[in-house]
Amino acid sequence: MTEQTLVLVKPDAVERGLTGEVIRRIEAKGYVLTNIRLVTPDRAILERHYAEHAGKPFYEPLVEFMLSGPIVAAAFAGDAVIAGVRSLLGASDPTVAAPGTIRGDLGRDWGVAVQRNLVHASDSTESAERELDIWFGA
Ligand code: FUP
Repeated sequence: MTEQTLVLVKPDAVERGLTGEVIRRIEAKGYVLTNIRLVTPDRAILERHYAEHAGKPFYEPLVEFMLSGPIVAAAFAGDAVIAGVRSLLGASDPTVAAPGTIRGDLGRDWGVAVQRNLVHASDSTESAERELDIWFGA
C-alpha cells in the first residue's frame, strides 16, 4: 500500500548546499515528492517533533542544532517509502554509516557524534503520520 514519510534536510545539509543532492537521491530511487518547504523552525515545533527524546542528555543540544539555521521539510510517497528512505539514509552515526548511503557518502562526525547527520526521516507508520501532521498539517 502506498504510504508517505516525512524527511527533514537538517541545518548542516542545507548550509552545505546538499538539499538538492538529498532530494535527488530519494527521487532517483523512485519515490514521489508530494510536498516541500523551507522552514526556519521555532523551538515549539522542534519540541513536538523530538518529544520522545525530551530529557535525554542529547536533547537540548539537538534542539539547539536544529535551531541553528533553515531546514527543508519534505514529504515523499511510495510503496514502503518509510523503510526505503531510512535505508537510503544509512545508520544514524555518519562515521559508520555504509558508503552508498546519504549519511555514509556525505556525512562525518564534525566533532559531534550523531548530531550532525544531515537528514531525518520517519521510522514507522505512526511516526510518519505524527510528523507529517507537525510539519504539513493545518
Ligand atoms: P535517527 O532516527 O537515525 O535520526 O536517530 P535517533 O532516533 O536515534 O536519534 C534522533 C536524533 O537524535 C538524531 F538525528 C541525532 C540525535 N542524537 C544525538 O544527537 N545524540 C545521540 O546520542 C543520539 C541521537
